[in-house]
Amino acid sequence: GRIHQGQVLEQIFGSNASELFDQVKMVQIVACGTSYNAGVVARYWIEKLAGIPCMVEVASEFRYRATVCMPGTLFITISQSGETADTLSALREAKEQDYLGFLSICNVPGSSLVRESDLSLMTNAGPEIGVASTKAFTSQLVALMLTALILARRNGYAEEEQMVANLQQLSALCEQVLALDPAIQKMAEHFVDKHHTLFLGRGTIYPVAVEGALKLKEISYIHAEAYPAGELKHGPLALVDEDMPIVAVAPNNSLLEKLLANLEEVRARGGKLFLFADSKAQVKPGDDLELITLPDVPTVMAPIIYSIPLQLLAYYVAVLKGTDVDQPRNLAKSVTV
Ligand code: F1P
Repeated sequence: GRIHQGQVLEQIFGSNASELFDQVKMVQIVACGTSYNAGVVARYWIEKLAGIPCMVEVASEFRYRATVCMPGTLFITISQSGETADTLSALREAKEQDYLGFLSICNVPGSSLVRESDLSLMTNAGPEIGVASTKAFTSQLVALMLTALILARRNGYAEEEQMVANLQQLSALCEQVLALDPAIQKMAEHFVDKHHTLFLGRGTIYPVAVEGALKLKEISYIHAEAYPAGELKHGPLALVDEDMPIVAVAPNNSLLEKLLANLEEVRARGGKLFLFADSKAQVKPGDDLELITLPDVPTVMAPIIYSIPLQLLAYYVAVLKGTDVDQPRNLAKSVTV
């Protein structure tokens, strides 16, 4: 429906939402782990759709920086649990400064974060059973997309109808991606005996690659790092050999030029590329390239859709390795100390 009417905004976010959104000139996002990765995607959306500068910081570092609060800055926290100690301390610290307002994007009604924020947008993803955030992440992305759209509209954004139509397609697209499950399960076999993996993405897909790498680390204990695709040649390429699979996430041809060049480098070093792309990627799978083709999606929606196969990949690698997918070693669902 129409997301711009003041009353609707106040029903969803809380009182004063409409007035507050009108005054936003800058956004500061703070979160931890998976929620931080969602924040990095949101930075691209807020800057591109709303034309508003946006900063993102891990909550555990926020308090160690002498952050300068510019007038008109909306402070956004993102947290599945709403109880993460670092995120709560960052919020409390920020409240000492002159921020315009405090919005939490959270999955648990009545949590500390929600109680201590002026406005809240609930993700309503239901309880997360596993420690590693999955549906919470994709729901956070949807909530952040809505927030970016509201900010965009206030700045005269003209494509709201199109964006609403995009969001309406979302569940059908997710179904199509979930149907790729058997192919992803098969791909997972290549990772079981590996100790390191590189993930590559560009633009909004870079933080999605980071999140894919985090999921693999968290539940399968395979060391995984993500780089913006253009950074490969600035160092990590030195690591590539037959024991270092590379996962490239490339909707809409976003990486193709770079990938084709990189592929040569990777091939020369005996490495193998695992590509998640769509019908626009004109590459032929072979011994050194495995391809999973996703449905074509509007570019702006790609972060939400492409997160799903990466979560499935981590899941199947973990299942094949026999690690505990729901309760990984050393991790707690919410880090409250
Ligand atoms: C943040 C987080 C999760 C991660 C793990 C530890 O939690 O880093 O993303 O999966 O559970 O905590 P939250 O603030 O989003 O609840």
